[in-house]
Amino acid sequence: MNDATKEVAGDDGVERPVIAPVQDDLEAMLAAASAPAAVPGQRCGVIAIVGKPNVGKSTLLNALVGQKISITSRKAQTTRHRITGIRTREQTQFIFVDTPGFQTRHATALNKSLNKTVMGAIGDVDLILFVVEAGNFTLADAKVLSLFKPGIPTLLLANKLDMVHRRAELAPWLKSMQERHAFAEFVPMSAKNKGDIERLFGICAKYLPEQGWWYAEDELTDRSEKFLASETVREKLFRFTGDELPYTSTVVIDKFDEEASKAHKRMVKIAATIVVERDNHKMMVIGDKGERLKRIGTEARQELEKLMDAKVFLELWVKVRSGWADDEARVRSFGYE
Ligand SMILES: Nc1nc2c(ncn2[C@@H]2O[C@H](COP(=O)(O)OP(=O)(O)OP(=O)(O)O)[C@@H](O)[C@H]2O)c(=O)[nH]1
Ligand SMILES: [Mg+2]
Repeated sequence: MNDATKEVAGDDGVERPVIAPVQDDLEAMLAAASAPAAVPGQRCGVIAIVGKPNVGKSTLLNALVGQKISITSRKAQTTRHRITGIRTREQTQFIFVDTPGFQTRHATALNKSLNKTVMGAIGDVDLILFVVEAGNFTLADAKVLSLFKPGIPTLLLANKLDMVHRRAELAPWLKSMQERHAFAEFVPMSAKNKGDIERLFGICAKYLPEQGWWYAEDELTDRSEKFLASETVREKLFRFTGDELPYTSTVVIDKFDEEASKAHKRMVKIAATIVVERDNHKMMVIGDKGERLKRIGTEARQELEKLMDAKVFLELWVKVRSGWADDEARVRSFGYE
């Protein structure tokens, strides 16, 4: 019998347990008030998605959320911010955090800011998904692995399994990974495979604490439409330009106004500036007779109209700011941490 119960005899002489008043001291009441409310049966927790550039972190986040909220591309350094994606399924709310690929090559102000974002995201989470390419482990992966502090369960998520043609080689590779780190589990999978994503939910759920949800059931992200607009333009910029440009360009939203309209349920007017480092990059973005810039604008607008369920007017400008990615103050003024 614990301290809170004692036995007393009723009229009939039979002893019954009596529950003593709980929380009769201030300490206990304060502790209860500051702890997250436990809602019976509900689970909720934060899961960080971390790895070197281009391993498929954002593709994974979008598949888990069920909607594209984080831009992806075949070029590295696509994600530049911490992006929260939320998915509530049955009794469990999964709060996924997509992070920039950890940069190990050049120590520019931009790369330092990206790595700061990664470090900030892995500190206080319930679970880490360490994403690598299945069958592959390089120095850049090892650098990321060395950032993890003990105590947070970490899953080795071996992504792009569809690219591994010699499956027999995977077993010895997994064994070598087992020797590198005390991973809680190994998950070979493909972010592009629906069945694998489904299975991943089941694997992650058990690591999340029993507590009430932090977000409404239908919320998908903590990011604003304005942020999603700048990211969508940046994605199209990546898609339609050469390999050199992504590292040295960014997008700034100058105007984001929702206006009343008789013809449309919602109407949003957006003006954005694509910032590049050199004059020849500006030419690259604008293209022959402005064709490329027009295409970037059209594709971004169409995607934003779907995402925001609104009529969108999008005006794009291109500006040269040489050395911005090396200039800490400018990197910050462009919205990086
Ligand atoms: N074949 C295959 N390709 C994948 C898979 N997952 C992602 N990709 C591709 O890998 C490339 C990089 O994907 P992203 O999701 O942008 O990668 P990331 O890790 O977020 O990249 P950064 O934000 O730059 O660090 C894209 O071309 C994706 O389509 C997968 O499971 N299989
Ligand atoms: Mg990404």
